[in-house]
Amino acid sequence: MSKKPLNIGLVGYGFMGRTHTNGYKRVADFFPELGITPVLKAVCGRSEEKTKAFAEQWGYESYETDWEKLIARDDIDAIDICTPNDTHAPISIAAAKAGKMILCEKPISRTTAEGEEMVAAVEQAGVPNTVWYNYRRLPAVTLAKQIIDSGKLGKIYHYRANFLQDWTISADLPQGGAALWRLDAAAAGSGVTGDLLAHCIDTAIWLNGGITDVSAMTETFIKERMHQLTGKVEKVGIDDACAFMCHFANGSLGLFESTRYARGHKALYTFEINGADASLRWDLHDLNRLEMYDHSDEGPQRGWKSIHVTDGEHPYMSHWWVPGLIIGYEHSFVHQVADFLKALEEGKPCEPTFKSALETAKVCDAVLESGKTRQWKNV
Ligand code: SOE
Repeated sequence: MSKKPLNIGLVGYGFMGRTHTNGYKRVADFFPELGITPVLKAVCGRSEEKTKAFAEQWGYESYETDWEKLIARDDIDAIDICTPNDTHAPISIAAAKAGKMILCEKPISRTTAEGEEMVAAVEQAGVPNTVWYNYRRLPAVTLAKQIIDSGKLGKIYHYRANFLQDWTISADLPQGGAALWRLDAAAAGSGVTGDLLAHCIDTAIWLNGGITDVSAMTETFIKERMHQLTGKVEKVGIDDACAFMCHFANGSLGLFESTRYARGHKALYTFEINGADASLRWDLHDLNRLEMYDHSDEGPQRGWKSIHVTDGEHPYMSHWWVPGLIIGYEHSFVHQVADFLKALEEGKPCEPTFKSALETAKVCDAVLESGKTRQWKNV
């Protein structure tokens, strides 16, 4: 079958540039039914040497050092944004104006206001768009969604999630520049709220519906750090840790915690949801497993059971190995590419679109505002 090419222009060659590119490279082999196939047309970055090296290593046909030139190219169909958060709005707005499809790394933007401009731009241009909230596409998380949507959990009472890391504990770690832009409020917008809680909020909204109001506490443990771009010790503007409670529109209560100061935790993302009839829980460190407690099970045998989400009947799994064999983090990005291409073929939106991802941005803004004012905030 001859496939329709989708020419990708990737902006940014860091960690996310690699995860997305791996998705583009793997998708045709494992999702052969798709009629559209990504072509690694060009990668763009500021350092010519590094961008060229990335293009050679990963198989991009060409490279650019100016994203405006990339967007202006007629041979590019889709712009994939893997650069720091402060560049998401200008790149997507320019790409939308040029009629390009856009795949933007999470969070959509630094603030709701920026996100709103992005949504307006893609809607005005009518271009397909999506935000990479990859954890939705892990089979066990998608299975949780299917079980919840089937009504099996009954009325939902509680949702809780954690995302814990420890990589910023050292006071010697600078802020700004290269990989450390995540510590620089000007580039990132916020700290753990936009970087980590945004994942938890996206999954929570997807699984349990909208969040109406929040009460948060935020903390910046290390108040000053050397700024790599200015060479000066500067005030740290990001939240190092954030915890919040919230109400969901369905009446359930939520509890969320995130920090980069939980010694020993590198990327512990967990969630649990409790309904009147059943509960589910999931842990990124054991990502192929979904745990379930079903109150309708027979009396003495009732208890938490462990669903190994590796059978052909489980979401996405028929595309991979034989039943029982596991997949990993990188597969969530392959799935996101596959879902984007399928949505294109069917003329449907690929969730979360910019518009849906704006809901997460609104919750993040309310959380940060509540942390500052120590007041409940409506979303
Ligand atoms: C931060 O360390 C980070 O890489 C986030 O930016 C990603 O979104 C998350 O998936 C893993 O942690």
